[in-house]
Order: sequence, then structure tokens, then C-alpha cells
Amino acid sequence: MRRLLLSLLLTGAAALRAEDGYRLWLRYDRVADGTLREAYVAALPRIVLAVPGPGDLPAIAAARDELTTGLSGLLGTEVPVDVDRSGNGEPGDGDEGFGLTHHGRGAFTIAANHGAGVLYGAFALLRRIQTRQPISELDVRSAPRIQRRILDHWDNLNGFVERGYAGRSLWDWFTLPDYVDPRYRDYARADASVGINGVELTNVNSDPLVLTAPYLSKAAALAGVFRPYGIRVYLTTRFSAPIEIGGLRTADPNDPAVIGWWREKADEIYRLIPDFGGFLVKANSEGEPGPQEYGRTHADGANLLADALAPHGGIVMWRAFVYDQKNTDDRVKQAYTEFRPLDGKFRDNVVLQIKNGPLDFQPREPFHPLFGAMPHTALALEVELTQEYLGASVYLAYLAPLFKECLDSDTFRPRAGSTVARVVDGSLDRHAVTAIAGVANTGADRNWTGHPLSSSNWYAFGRLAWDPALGSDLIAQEWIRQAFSNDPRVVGTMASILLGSREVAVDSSMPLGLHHIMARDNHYGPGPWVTGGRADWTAPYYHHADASGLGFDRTPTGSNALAQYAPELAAKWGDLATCPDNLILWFHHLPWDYRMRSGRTLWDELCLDYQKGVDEVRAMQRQWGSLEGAIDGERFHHVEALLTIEEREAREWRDSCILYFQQYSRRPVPSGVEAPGHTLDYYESVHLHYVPGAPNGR
Ligand code: BDP
Repeated sequence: MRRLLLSLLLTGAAALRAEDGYRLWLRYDRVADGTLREAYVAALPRIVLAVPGPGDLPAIAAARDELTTGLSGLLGTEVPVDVDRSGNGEPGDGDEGFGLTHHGRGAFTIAANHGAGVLYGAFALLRRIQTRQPISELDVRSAPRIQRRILDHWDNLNGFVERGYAGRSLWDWFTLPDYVDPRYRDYARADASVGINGVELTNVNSDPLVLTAPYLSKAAALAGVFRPYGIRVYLTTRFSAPIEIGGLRTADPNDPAVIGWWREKADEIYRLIPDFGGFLVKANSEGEPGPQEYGRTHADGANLLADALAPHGGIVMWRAFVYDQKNTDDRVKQAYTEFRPLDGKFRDNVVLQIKNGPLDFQPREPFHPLFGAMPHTALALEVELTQEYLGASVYLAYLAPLFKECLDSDTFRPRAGSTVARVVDGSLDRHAVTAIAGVANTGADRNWTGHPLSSSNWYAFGRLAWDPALGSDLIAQEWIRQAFSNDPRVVGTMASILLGSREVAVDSSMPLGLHHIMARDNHYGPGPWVTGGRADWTAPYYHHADASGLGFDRTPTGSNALAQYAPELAAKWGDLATCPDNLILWFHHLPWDYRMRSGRTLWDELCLDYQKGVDEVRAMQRQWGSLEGAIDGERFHHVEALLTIEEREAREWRDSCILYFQQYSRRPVPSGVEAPGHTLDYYESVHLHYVPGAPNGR
């Protein structure tokens, strides 16, 4: 009896062991089921890393280290790891692919053409064991569908992370390059474990200082830590850098001195960082300088940098997030208008980097029309992992469904089946470079991403970048099993919470295709009343609430943004009978009494959607509550508290938006919607100070 009690206590203690989240999905805790553990041990008498030819030693060492740490944790035994350079093993797959083969009782082989593939194979094997999949008789191959899988860190040199909600920057620029925080290596391990092979270190609103010699040597130190993990470093560049740090009088892309300056700068960078990835550029957007100041095009600007990088194999990721307050056309149309005529005018080593939607990372947008409009240009997808418009690191929002929504969208160009994923992975138009970027959600918080569940977005981004065909559900389950538990009840409950969470965020903040009605500057919380300043940063610009109804008319009677899509989509979204409810107010201005599919009026539906958002958060709270005791207390209580905030704020969104729109609808709130907690005046007066990640602080 005493022994039973003791063992119960011990199991309980193990289950409830404090977890601060630092280990992410690389926890490598012992496989508790003895039979299963023995089966893994039996299948792994030794591991052979088969990689032909010499070289790649750091990557192979990294793979070996990870296997040693991982397997001794998971299996409690040392598995010998040998390297076979003979080239006799199974061939690998491309530069980064790998094969995992188990030949009966013999060795387990991880085969690849290069070190990076071996490393990815090692992580894949560890993932299999961590998620309790069988490995005996295994024979699988895997290779990434997209070449450059990059995290963009919007980190400033002063340590502040723009739109970062997980603390200060991971990069301690001040002490680099002398002090190299061991955390940089753990960061690289996490990236490599999901196949991320590029790290763009700095904010798109760029500080030219990063291109000066002292900072380049700091970047080089980071590149040195990342290199064994197959990761290249990229930097943002400020277009006016030749003036600011080069002492030139112009940054005109046609000026010979400017051309020479960039060439020399590229040479200098490559002397320090021989495998430097390239530049990410935000130009002529939101006040950033660019080629248009000199009467040149975006292509001229991009090609200037591309030519400087080309001799070294570097690329330019030129951002299509471009709009101008002086342009009176619908903001969501402006990037297409600007860039489409430039199709085919970019160098081969330029990738045009396009946000998933045409506005700006809203909770829901249709895909960006440029994905179907530039067959002669390499196009990269940019998604935002950091939850700028989805409740910072306070709301629970698993974003794989959002990323997938874009990747799986059919552009219908040139024909049906031409999904964004196929545009981005190059299978449609075969470009020299393919790339995908995620705006990172990491920071110096102990658990890396602030909300204990939002490292799932980091994980999901990497997995989808490797293979856009993977399902959100599978990815969620993998992550839960590794980051939390293999207990089927935990996996099932948590997966159900994660998979629904993005839709909850939509329902509770911007349902039915509403967009850009958040608070000014910090983008946190409701702000349908935000006016003043530049029009395209106000809310009424987007919701068009008036006595006649609500929504942005983007059909031919309005801005006709629809015309930027293939005729199949223009027809589908333009017709109220076929436009899905979740985009209806994105494309249409509808009367308050418009009959929705549900049979309810638009007004009633809107109110009930906001109520649904609140109810759904409460349902998540109940589901989460059922996990108490099944997962560690530290993370359990952290999420529990954040859900309490999310529920309170879902009520604020509901009450303030309903009261605000009611001024125009002049209709009673339908039954089933709870009474508001405060008056509209109160909500409009709420001013949050120092929301993390807000560039202006207040
Ligand atoms: C907006 C952010 C801003 C970024 C900008 C961008 O509010 O902080 O600089 O996107 O992507 O959503 O350049």
C-alpha cells in the first residue's frame, strides 16, 4: 500500500513537474511506456549518418549532439552514432532532404547528400519518437518544398521588438560579438528542428547602423552560431543607407557611386559572413525611403541590391507591402497596381515578398491578388506569427489554419488548381528562388513566445514551410505531443482548443469579413471609432458603417478590388449568393436588414457573432479547465489566467462594437446577446498605456 502510494505520488510529481516552456517541443523526456521504449531501443542498435564526401562537419556534429541528448533523454540509453562517408548508402534527396531507413535488426540509417539533410533527418527521427510513432521497418524520404524558409525578426538594435510580445530581442547586440549567449544555439536548434533555414535579424523599419562594420561583426557572430544548424543570416537594409552611413549625397539606384557603394558593402558582408543569405527591404512604404524618391521603380531599387549580391549568391527579398496615403484608391488595391506592371522586370535573385492578404495581417483576409498576377517573378509568402492583430501574446490563437487558408487558396491563374502554395513553392512557374517568411513571435521571455501555447505558431510555420500540404490538425498534434504530453486526452482536448482558436479570435473581434477596426497604434483591442490622422489608418475607411448599412463595397459599384482576382473568384466573391459569410463585409456594403444565409438580418447576425465570440472563449476556458492535473501546473495556470483576460476582452469587443455600430443601425440588440457592461463613451475612453510591441510606446 505504501509502495503504491509512493509510486502514485511519484507519477503525480512527474506529471506536475514544473515546466517553464524553455524546452519548447524539444523536451526529450523519457518514454514512460516500458514496452514501447524497449521497441525503440531494439530498433536503434546504432545509427549511421550516411553522407557522401568530406565536409559539413559542424552540421554532422550538431546532428550527433542532438541525437545523443535526445535519445538518452527519451530512451535512457546511449545509442552509438557513426558516420558513413562511403556514399554507398541510400541517396539523399536534394540539398536538404533526407531518408530514414530501418533495416530489420541492423542499423538505423539517416541518409542525406549534405550535413543539413542529416540534421533534419535526426530531428525527424527524434520527432517520431517524441510523438510515439513506430520506427521499425521505416523507409521514408522527405525534402522541403520551398528553398528558403525564413523567420523575419522585427528586432531593433536597441533591443525593442516591433510587434513583439515576448519580451526584448533575443539578440544582445551590445555584448555581441564577444559574448555569445548559449540561448542563440537553443534558438537555432528549435529552428532547425522544423526546417527553418534562414534568420533575418532586424526590423523591416530598418536602422542603417546594422550595415556598419561593428554591427556586421555582431551579425557574423550570430551567423557562426547558426551555421552548423543549416541557417543563413539575412539583414534588412534601409534604402537610404548610402547617404546615412556611406556619406553619399544620393541613394539613386542609377547613380554609379550608389551602385559601387552597394557592391562594396556586399563584398564587405560576404568577407565576414560567406554564406550570408541576402537583404530584406521595405521601401517606399509607411515612410521608409525607396527608389521612387528618385523617380525610379521598385524593380530598379531591387535590382540595384540584387546586382550587388549576385556575385556572392545572395538574394533580395523586396516587400510588396506598399501603399501610400496620398493615393486615394482603396488601400488593398495599391500593391497590385504598383507591382503587376513590373512583372518580369526583376533579376532572378529577387523575390517579391507578399503578405498573405492585401491589407495587413488581419484576422481574416482573402489571399493577396498579386499571387495570381506575376508569373514571371519569384513570389514569396509572408505570414505573421506574432499576433499583432490577434490579441498579442494574450489571446490564444493557433495560426496554422490561417496560414493554410492562404496557401490552399486557388488563384485560378493561369488555371484552376494554381494554389498560392504552388506559386510559392515554384512548381507552377519554376523560378530560380523560392521562399517563405514568417514574422517571428520570439523574444527573450523564458518560454520564448510569451503565451505558453503560441510557440505552436513557430512550430507550424516551420512545418508548413517544409511542406505546405501538411494539415493544421496533424501539426497541432505533433506540437502538443512534443511540447506537452502524449496522453490521448490531453492531445485531443488541446488540439480541439488550438484548432478552433483562430476562428474564436475572428468571431470575437472582426467577424463577417470586418477588418482594421482595432485600437490605434498598439493594434490591441477594439477601435471601430478610430478617426483622425491619415485616412487609411482609420477604422471607418474600412467598415463604412452608415445608416444604410455596413461593409466595404469592393465590387464594380465600389472600389472594384475584385477585378484584381481571376474571373472565377471575382464572380464568386462578387455575387452575394456565393460570397462566403466570412468575407462578406470585406467585399460588400450590405443593408442592416440584409438577410444572411442563416435567415437573420445582418444586424442580428453581427451582434450574435460577437456574442458567439464570447461564448467560444468560455468554451475554451471549460475545455482548458478539464486539463488541470493532466499537464504541469505552471503552464496550466498561465494559460488559464490568459483565458480570463481573453474572455473579459471578448466582452469588451462585443459590447463596444455593438454599441458603436448600433449608432448607425438604430436597431435593437437581438435576444441572446448579453447586456453591455458599460456605455460606448466608456469604451471609447479606454486608453491602454505601454502595450508591448507598439513602436510609439503609448
Ligand atoms: C504593420 C505593422 C508595422 C510594420 C508593418 C510592415 O503595424 O509595425 O512595420 O506592418 O509590415 O502591420 O512593414
